[in-house]
Amino acid sequence: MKRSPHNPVVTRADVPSVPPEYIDVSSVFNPGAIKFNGTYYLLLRVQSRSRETSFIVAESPDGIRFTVHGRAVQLKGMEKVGKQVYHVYDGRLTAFGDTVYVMFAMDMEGACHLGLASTKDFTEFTFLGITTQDDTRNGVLFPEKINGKYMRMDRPNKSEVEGGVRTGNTIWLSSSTDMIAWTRIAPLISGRFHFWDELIGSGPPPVKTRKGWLHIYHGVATHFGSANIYQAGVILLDLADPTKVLGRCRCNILEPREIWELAGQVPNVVFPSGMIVEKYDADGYAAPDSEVKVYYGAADTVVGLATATVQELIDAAMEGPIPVVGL
Ligand code: BMA
Repeated sequence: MKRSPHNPVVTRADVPSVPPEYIDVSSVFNPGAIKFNGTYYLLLRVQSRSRETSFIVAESPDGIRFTVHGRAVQLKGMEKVGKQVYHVYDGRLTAFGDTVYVMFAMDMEGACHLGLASTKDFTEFTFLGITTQDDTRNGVLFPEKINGKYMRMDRPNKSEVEGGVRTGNTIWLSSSTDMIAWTRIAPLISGRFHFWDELIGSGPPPVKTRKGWLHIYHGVATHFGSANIYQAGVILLDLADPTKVLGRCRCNILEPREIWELAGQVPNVVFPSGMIVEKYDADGYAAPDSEVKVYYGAADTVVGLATATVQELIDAAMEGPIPVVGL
């Protein structure tokens, strides 16, 4: 992917001070992104110096120059949870008609869950419920029902890595009739040990193309002594049956290279979380020559923007597997 010359497109300096908690914030990263009623919206993950985490909305007429709202998002109805929620973060945005749904991570006692919220105007957000039973992160909704059901990719947190963070190496496909209760259908892809994507998780929600569901994910190389390296990659899933993986990139499509990707709160991280396709055809498929804007958290500190065309991403997904050597 190509980086925008305007990078990083959102930094802590863009977040207005809102007393008492949002004064001189520490970081802003991993945004959900959507173009809705002609406006580009980011749902930013903002961390204060108390390391509290909230969503704050940013908006833009061109997807490059963003104005950050001077207030944190209140998720109405969160009190219904009845248990402490430490952090909400990494919101992924999907529109159904006039409603935008946010699938996001909720750090709670002993586990991370996926919460669901909705908005129609990016001012009022309603919390709809917890959508997982087990420890899970990186949930993304498909933008339409398949065979009458809502579909989601999610990533159960299982394997314990050094340092105790529960993470995962398999992305699953799940279905639901109400977006709250989900059933896992099948594993889609798993980490490729020894290579760039040993641990994996979904990035932005998938995009419908004539060749299949185009989906960007993140992969973590864990075999480097000093730090894990977070990168971006791409897969293509069958339109009618997304359990069929049609292609998976061999090389990453974006990796930490700029100084603001290499250094920050968590070094060596590009974490794609928002994807906006500029052009769809009359039947609702992403146009092959359309620009795709991918928003990503860099070093868990700022927001980056990288672009490609739909066709370039499909080509990357179809470049063939990592060959087996020595057998
Ligand atoms: C992942 C998630 C992301 C974060 C990334 C890099 O496991 O927690 O929110 O950006 O690690 O620290």
